[in-house]
This record gives sequence, structure tokens and C-alpha cells, in this order.
Amino acid sequence: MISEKTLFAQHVEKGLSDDKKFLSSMYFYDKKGEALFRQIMKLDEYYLTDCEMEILQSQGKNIAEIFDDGELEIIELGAGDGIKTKELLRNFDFNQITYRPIDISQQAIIDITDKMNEWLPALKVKGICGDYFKMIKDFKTDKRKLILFLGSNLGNMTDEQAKGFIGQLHHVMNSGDSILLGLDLIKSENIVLPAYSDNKGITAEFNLNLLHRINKELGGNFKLKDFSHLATYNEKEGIAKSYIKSSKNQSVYIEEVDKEFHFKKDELIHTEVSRKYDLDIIRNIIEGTSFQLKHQFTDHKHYFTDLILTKSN
Ligand code: AVI
Repeated sequence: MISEKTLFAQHVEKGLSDDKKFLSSMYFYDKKGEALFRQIMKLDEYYLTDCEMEILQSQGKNIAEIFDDGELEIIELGAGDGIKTKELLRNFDFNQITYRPIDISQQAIIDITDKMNEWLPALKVKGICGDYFKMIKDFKTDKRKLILFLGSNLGNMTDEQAKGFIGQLHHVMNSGDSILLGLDLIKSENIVLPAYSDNKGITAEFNLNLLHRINKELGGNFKLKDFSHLATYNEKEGIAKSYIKSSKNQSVYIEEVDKEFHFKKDELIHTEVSRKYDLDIIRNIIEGTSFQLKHQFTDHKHYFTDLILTKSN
């Protein structure tokens, strides 16, 4: 089995050797990255969390009613901090549901289980540690499933990757099972861009933490002060992108791959896509599956949406 560290090193070597340099946002989330993301979610500019919270608080009861028809396994992809999920779950009949957060981090499972036990003591919580699809596939049950994929996490994939991801989910679900999919909607630049370039510089730190991680885990010698964060948003296509920009001509050596990488002044490393959606885009992503868009919930400003997609026969 290839170790996590080797996979990270291989990715970094590939991404920094490319003509158009890139690194995956997947690697944002070490301990420090997770803490910074929790700070981002509290920023005034980062409207996504508040909007989805509003939907789950004000319409959680209606969502629960849709599934109020016997036993239900509620599986959450990516445990998160549980605050939004709690607002949804409290509307369900705890005799009928089991909540199963899935995460690759054992600690994330322990934390979410402790929190849910404290917040909703009557709720059955059975966390699963591992890869999403493998876990759902191996999890044999005749009970109906509701899969939660909140927070516009799908948006960190290209549409092609999202299509693949939704297709894999479709493959491991039974007919009658549903996904509750949280998505950020396309809106104007003056709202989206500040969410990815906040005044306090937390998003910049979050993005640049990737270089810090390379230094720490792969023996890199990036000087963080010589790089900066850049966010862009194309309103027409509805895609925000984050980059790390080199402030000067410079070279960086990374011990683990035993290679020096050269950066020109103003050269960019693409690190993240944050896709914004409309219904046509999501219809295109579910095309070829038997998912049907059954319900749509939005916040009062129509910034964010939670969709219910149900697999038909
Ligand atoms: C986790 N994900 C949906 C966030 C987003 O909005 O794309 C990650 C993030 N990147 C910068 N700020 C927040």
C-alpha cells in the first residue's frame, strides 16, 4: 500500500512540474487547515454556512417530513463540525433513524459522535471511518438511505469530477434512496469574491497553509512571505478559483522528491475551484443516472440551495 505521504509527494511533484502549476485543495485539510476552515465558516463574508444553516433551521421540519415513512439510515459524507446537521436531525423521529457520519479521519468520527451524544442524547450515532464509496457499498442494509452531502462540498470538484462522484454514489445506492445535496448558487461577483478573499486574510492563510504543509511534511523550503493568495470569480460560468501567486522569481527545493522547482514572478499555482450552481448545471451533472430532482429548498436571499435527489428504478 502506498503511504499518504508518498501520495502527497507524488501529487506535489506532478502539480509543480506542470506548465500550468496546480495543487489539489484536497490537501488543505490538515489539523491547521481544518481549524482555519472553521474560522472561515464564521466570517461575515463567507455567507455559505449561514445560508445553509437558515435552510436547515427553517425548513428542516419539512425535509424530515418527506422521509417520515419508516426506518431511515442517514449517512453524512464528511463529518464536519455537526452544527448544521444537528439542526436537521433534531426534526426526525429518533426511534426511526440512525445517523452514520463517514469520514477518513478517526478523530473526526470521535468528535462528531461525542457532540451528537451531548446535543441529541436519544439519537443513535454510528460513525464509520473510511472511504465514502467503499463504506456505503459495504454497508449492507435493506433500510432506506438518505445521504447528506452539505456545504457545497461538491463545488470543490470540476463538473467532470462531480459527474463521476455522483455516478459512483448512484451506483452504491438503492432505488428509493435519496441525497440531500447542499449547493452554492450562482450570484454576482460582489457577493462571491469577498467570500474567497476576506478582509482578515484567513482564506489567504488557509490557501498558503498548503505550502506550509509541504515544508513540514515533505521537507520543502517555501518562504511563505514570497507568495500570496489570489481569488478570482467568473460570474458567467459561476466558478471561483483560488491561486497561490509567486511574488518574485524564485526556486524552492523539496527534499522528499529531491527536486528544485522554479517560479517566475507572478506565476500562479491553481489550488481550488469553488463551483456555483444553477439547476441546468446540476441536471447536467446527474444526467445518465436515475436521480430525480424531487425537492428544492433555498434561503430567503436565494444564495444557497439544498436539493433532494431520489434514485428511481
Ligand atoms: C469546503 N468548501 C465547500 C469551501 C468552498 O467554499 O469552496 C472551501 C473554501 N475555500 C475557501 N474558502 C472556503
